Amino acid sequence: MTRKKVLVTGGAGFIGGNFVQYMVNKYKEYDIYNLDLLTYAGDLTKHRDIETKENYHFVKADIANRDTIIPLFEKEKFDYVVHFAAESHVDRSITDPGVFVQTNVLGTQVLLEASKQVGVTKFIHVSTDEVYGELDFDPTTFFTEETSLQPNSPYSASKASSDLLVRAYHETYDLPINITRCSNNYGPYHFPEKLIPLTISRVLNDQNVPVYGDGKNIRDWLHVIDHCAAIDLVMHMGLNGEVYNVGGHNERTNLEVVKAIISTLGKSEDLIEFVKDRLGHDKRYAIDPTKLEQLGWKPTYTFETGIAHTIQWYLDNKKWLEQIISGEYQNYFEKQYSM
Ligand code: NAD
Ligand code: TDX
Repeated sequence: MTRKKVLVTGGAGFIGGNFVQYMVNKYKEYDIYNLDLLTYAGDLTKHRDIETKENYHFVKADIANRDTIIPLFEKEKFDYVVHFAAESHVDRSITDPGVFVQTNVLGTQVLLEASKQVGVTKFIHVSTDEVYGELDFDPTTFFTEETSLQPNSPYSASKASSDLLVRAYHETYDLPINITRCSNNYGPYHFPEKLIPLTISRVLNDQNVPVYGDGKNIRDWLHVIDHCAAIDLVMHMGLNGEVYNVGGHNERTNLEVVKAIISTLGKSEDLIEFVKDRLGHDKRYAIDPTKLEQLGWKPTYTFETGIAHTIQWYLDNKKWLEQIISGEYQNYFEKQYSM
């Protein structure tokens, strides 16, 4: 049997990095190619355990650079593309939207064109629930795959644009595709600009935790390993052309999340500092994952087991965290929270 070649874009980041490790360890018969530009969010130290494995390969490249991407696809003839690479932080998209269009929209189109030219078996586009916009606080309402796209931030608008391009390549050129739309992830190697790792990092150092607005906005949290398993399932079993929502029914207000972390670490709630609200702050996200469950997916973590596992991981990996929050990160944090 010939070995399958799987291109994972953004495999030096948080979710892509966890997915690369999951795939390298699970599928010895696949060659996993991690393609990443190594922006501020990319870091290869997380792959020390797998970097010498024969089925792991790394390529440093910009997905938006046609002149490197097209020849790479012509040379390697990838079977699968699992596309994570993106600018991923909503706050950064509010201060600097241009790079979100460049990477998330143009970069996706370049990958689609390359995939069409070599005829990949399937293109899996990793998207987000944020493309659906926001829900109100009625707990009986959920995003389904039929919910219309009404993105509110430059980040979610760029992701929705890329979703539409993926759809168009399927409709126009018959490119085999799936789109997954997952709720908020958390877990190992989450970059500490996002709420959960930022809170863990700040609380560990007895620093105040910035909570936007009144802290009542709701997110639906999923452990990253459950997201990886969902993508694996969609890659192998997803029906061509279909969209799958991913979420585990773990809605929490931001304040509940922050208080849970403070309590687990045995610190005082006095660390909570209410700060100016995010512009256009979406009220609530909540996923209906029925379609994916019918394909055979079930999450393994509840929010309680997942957050305990994640906090322990950060306690065990303080060196990784320290390396990430030194240098440029400090400038980002000061700029972001002085506004
Ligand atoms: P991340 O910011 O941690 O990682 C992004 C990775 O992409 C980094 O390694 C970065 O170096 C790389 N990258 C950025 N620009 C690139 C370019 N031009 N060329 C090549 N590589 C580039 O992001 P994440 O949180 O792991 O998110 C991964 C994907 O999952 C994104 O597409 C995001 O929209 C989606 N998603 C994220 C969440 C979440 O909660 N984090 C939820 C649902 C969907
Ligand atoms: O310092 C903070 N204080 C705060 O109150 C930060 C960073 C966030 N928040 C709030 C804003 C959100 O309501 O916490 C919530 C979560 O914020 P983020 O961690 O920035 O995530 P979110 O904006 O919900 O987007 C995430 O989930 C969907 C990812 O970053 C996206 O890539 C993904 O698509």
